[in-house]
Amino acid sequence: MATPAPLSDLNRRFEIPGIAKIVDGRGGLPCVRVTAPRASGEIYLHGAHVTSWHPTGTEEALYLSSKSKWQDGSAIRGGVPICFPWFSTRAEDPRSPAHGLVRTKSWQLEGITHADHDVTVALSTSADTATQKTWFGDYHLLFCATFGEQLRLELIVTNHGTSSFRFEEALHSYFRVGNIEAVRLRGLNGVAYLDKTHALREKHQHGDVVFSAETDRIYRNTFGTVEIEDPAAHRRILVAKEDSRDTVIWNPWSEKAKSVPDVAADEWRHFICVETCNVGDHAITLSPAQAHTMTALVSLSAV
Ligand code: TA6
Repeated sequence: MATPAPLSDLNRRFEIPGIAKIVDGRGGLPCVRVTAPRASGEIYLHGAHVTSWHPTGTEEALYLSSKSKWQDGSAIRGGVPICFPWFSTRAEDPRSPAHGLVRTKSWQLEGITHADHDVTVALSTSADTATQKTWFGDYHLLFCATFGEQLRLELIVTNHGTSSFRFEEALHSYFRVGNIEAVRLRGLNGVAYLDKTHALREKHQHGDVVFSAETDRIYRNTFGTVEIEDPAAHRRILVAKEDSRDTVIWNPWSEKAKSVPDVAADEWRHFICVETCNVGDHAITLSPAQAHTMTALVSLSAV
């Protein structure tokens, strides 16, 4: 694994004074802190993990666990974990790490740009001898997070190898809510989903999604915006997307949350995962030199 560059070197190359700076984040992990006039945010080099975003004058939009681990080899709990090249448990080898290989790796900072009041942070990671012991694909990932009145997240996967590969991908975003029991999700009415709490049985959504128990669902062929209506926080979070065919919705509820050691007691009430993804038979195949981009676009509005 490449040794991470010292913060002073990174700042010499990438800092935009008053707008974006690389700082020692939690657990001493390097983090880009964005404080632009129209929005603030944070992205860790560890996992290219966005942990904070909110337009100026609004409350934080992302949930971050107070019990998250902040260390090499562990995934940050909350924010936006990136899942690649598989989602959830790997079908061919359940002992492989859940959600793939890149959420626990240190990514390389490629650039920070400031244009039209928005700040874009670009990070990359590639296959190496360690990843190729588990998965053969010779991939290159570029992740661009744009912090502005909208949060734009773009994952670009390129095949740098000489043979095709097939992958799943997810932007496993955890949104902060005032009270999950009052949340309603709009935009999935009539959509078929696979219910992970019911042996992946296929079901159909009737009306809004509401929450009263563990919810773990893969909504199939979703192309429109999902609205998270959160009356307790007096706001709506809107999640739009491009080149993603699935939306995963997850909240562990009270019992399951007890088995997730890095979620503190009662914090399950304060997040909902609405995940932009391509999973299962919507996995993407890339021939050598081909690339695929999946985008999530998040915005807020008052209720
Ligand atoms: O996206 C939903 C899910 O796959 C759930 O099944 C649940 O296990 C969750 O992700 C969290 O996974 P993690 O590996 O981060 O504990």
